[in-house]
Amino acid sequence: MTIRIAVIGTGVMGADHARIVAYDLPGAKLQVVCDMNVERAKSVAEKTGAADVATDAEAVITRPDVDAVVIASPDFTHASLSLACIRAGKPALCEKPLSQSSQECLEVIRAEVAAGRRWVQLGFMRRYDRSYAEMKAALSDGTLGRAIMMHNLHRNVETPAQGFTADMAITNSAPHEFDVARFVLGTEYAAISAFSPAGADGKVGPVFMVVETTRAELVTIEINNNAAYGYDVRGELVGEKGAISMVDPVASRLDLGLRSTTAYAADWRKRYAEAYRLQDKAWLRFVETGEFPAIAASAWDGYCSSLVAEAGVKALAEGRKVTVKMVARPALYA
Ligand code: ISE
Repeated sequence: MTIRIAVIGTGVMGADHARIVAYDLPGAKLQVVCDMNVERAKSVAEKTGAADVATDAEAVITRPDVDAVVIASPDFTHASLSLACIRAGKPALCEKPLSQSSQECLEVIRAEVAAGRRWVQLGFMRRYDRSYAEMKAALSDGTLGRAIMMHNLHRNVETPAQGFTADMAITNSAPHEFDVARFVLGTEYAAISAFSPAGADGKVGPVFMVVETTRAELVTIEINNNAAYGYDVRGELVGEKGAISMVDPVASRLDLGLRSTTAYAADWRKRYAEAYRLQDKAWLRFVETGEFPAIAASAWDGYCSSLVAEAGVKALAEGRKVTVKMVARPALYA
């Protein structure tokens, strides 16, 4: 049976998910693209061959010709649209973050617990990137010995969206590291400290965080959304026997004029193209079978990421270490 998919939001990520659904997801049909900006939705529909265009997200979710929903609208809509999908019995792939409010994340969790099943997969696609998979394997198979630290660096060319604030470095960009470090280490967070040097000429500046885990490992995270030179994500996992670090997946090196150069991606879509494809493919399988993918992120993971982000914003504002206090993990997410 062909799965008819609606994509809500046709900005950078919505357009990219629409492309994946239309051209790289056998068994799926791009049924409708939805955006309040109807002209932008029409433009994406023309490029992807979407069967329909709409502007009312809640109405799209309940349409009888929509089997599943990709939520790629602005962050503040993610939790409410996820709740609408749960009410409608429509599996959702919700772009990160689930919400910038941990309380809103708990509302989604309560709805899934009440429904007795998971409906929402979170768009933490880095879990599908080979570098983190190899780090996780090197830890779980004993090669590294006990984990000690994980260092992360996440640089954008420039702030990715209009109205991007300094706090969003923590609540919008850093959730990738908050989630993937939990995924690789298999641990939870206990406390966070955050620091910020001045940004260049009034731009949103970098944020540097030190997160302590419940096993006393340290996770360092640098976010710089105005790095200028390229989209650059790095990671290194340090164990008691050795270390494993990410190699930037450049496809070629140009040797010319006494120079040898490689290129950075302009943004995350190219750097993580394969991870997005694998994530979306796993989600389609979830829609078809009802079996939640083994390595995918759930609403619980969305809550954990948002909770430490909230603590990070507080730590930066107050200039002190802030503890992370999680609620008990429901059995649904064991
Ligand atoms: C953006 O929303 C993403 O998810 C990208 O993967 C990340 O690199 C960027 O910093 C975020 O703003």
